[in-house]
Amino acid sequence: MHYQRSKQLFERAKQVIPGGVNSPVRAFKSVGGTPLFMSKGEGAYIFDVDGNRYIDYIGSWGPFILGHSHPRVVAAIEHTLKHIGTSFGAPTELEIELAELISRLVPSMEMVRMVNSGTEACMSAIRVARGYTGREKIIKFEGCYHGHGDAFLIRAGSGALTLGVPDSPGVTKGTAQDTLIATFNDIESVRQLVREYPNQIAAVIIEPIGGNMGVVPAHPQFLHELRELCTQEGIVLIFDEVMTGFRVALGGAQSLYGITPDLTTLGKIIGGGLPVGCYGGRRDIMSRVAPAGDIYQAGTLSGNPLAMTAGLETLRILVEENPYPALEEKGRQLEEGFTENLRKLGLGLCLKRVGSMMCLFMTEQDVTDFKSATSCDTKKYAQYFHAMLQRGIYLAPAQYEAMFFSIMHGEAEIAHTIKSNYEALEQIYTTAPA
Ligand code: KE4
Repeated sequence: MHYQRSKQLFERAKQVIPGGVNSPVRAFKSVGGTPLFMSKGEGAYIFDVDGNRYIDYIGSWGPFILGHSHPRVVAAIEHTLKHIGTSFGAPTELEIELAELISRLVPSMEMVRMVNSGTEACMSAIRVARGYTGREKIIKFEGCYHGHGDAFLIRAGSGALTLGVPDSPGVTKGTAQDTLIATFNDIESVRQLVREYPNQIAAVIIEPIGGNMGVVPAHPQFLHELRELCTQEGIVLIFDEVMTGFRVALGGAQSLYGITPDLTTLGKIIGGGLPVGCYGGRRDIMSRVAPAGDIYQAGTLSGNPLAMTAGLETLRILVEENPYPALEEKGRQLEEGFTENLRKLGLGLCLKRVGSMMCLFMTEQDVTDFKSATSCDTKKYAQYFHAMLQRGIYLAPAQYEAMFFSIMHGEAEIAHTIKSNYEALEQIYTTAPA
């Protein structure tokens, strides 16, 4: 494989775009090499500008559970483009339809407000929780990522962790002092903060299944105790399901755990590949959002018809086709194949999967939180990433992310991935360095 055109485009991009990319995790910083510029997506595959084809395990970081360019989604977008329009800055029926569908599928979301990204959804949910409770502190968990809002760039995961800036410059002390950090899967670390800051904590925000320090599911007991603690303390419990919403189940992670959060944030899949986020939850809380209430939040393109269409069609297909059993079977095959490879190679690496999100950690520790996640050998991950890329498998260019697969990843793609995984691990773990 050669990457000439990507190399040229990257040099040109760096002249005018910081780091040559519009989101840091794309820059291959932690795996080395030139970020690949893509030319097309089709089903389970993406093609770079040099004509190389890859089985795609990023899927735009989650949205493409149906694969790239699903014909029904493309046709629906084309129809809206031709017969309705892209944006009015005025309400349309499409926004009601998507809000109603989300509320039906995620019953805890009695009311929903559309925004344009997961970051906006999380920022807004925190503001609403603070306005509703009159309190100022929030609790987040080390290694969880809720977008790039100032309140969240404290011990954050995903790209912030990958680039080693979990606490970004530019976040003021005033902001940082209101964000308290707890340990994922450790209820005592939360209780400790609640004792230290009585009646001052507005919200706890958590990814019920961490996807930004690799894939790290919350222990059910931990999550249930967190729910009880928030209820008894009058703290708003926010599930950040931007990644897990409609990914791990039609009702999201909250339906798997049987826990009702007070607010939920969504993104990715609900936009079907176009920019959409939303937040929503208890009617008594959401009724405080302007213009119904006094807590302000707004957005020029929020609820625009094009993005609503892509999200609506995607969710409608998920409801009609219920792909989750098939995705679970694909995941089981991948997980079993990887596990068998590790056994054959005598490697005890940690592998975590929930539904169609999975992570192979380059560590033999059981990964249950940020500390154990950061025991990974990221240099080994970089070698693994490139060894898989050479074999036509496009993984996240960072250890602290998830592999996502779609309904379009069939037997052939799964078999090739398992075979490539064996060869790549053999190459980097058993072949003596030259
Ligand atoms: P966006 O603002 O990037 O749409 O969503 C932020 C966000 C919020 N909450 C969770 C749980 C998320 O995973 C994300 C974004 N996920 C990353 C991938 N780990 C986006 C990729 C990127 O930053 O380019």
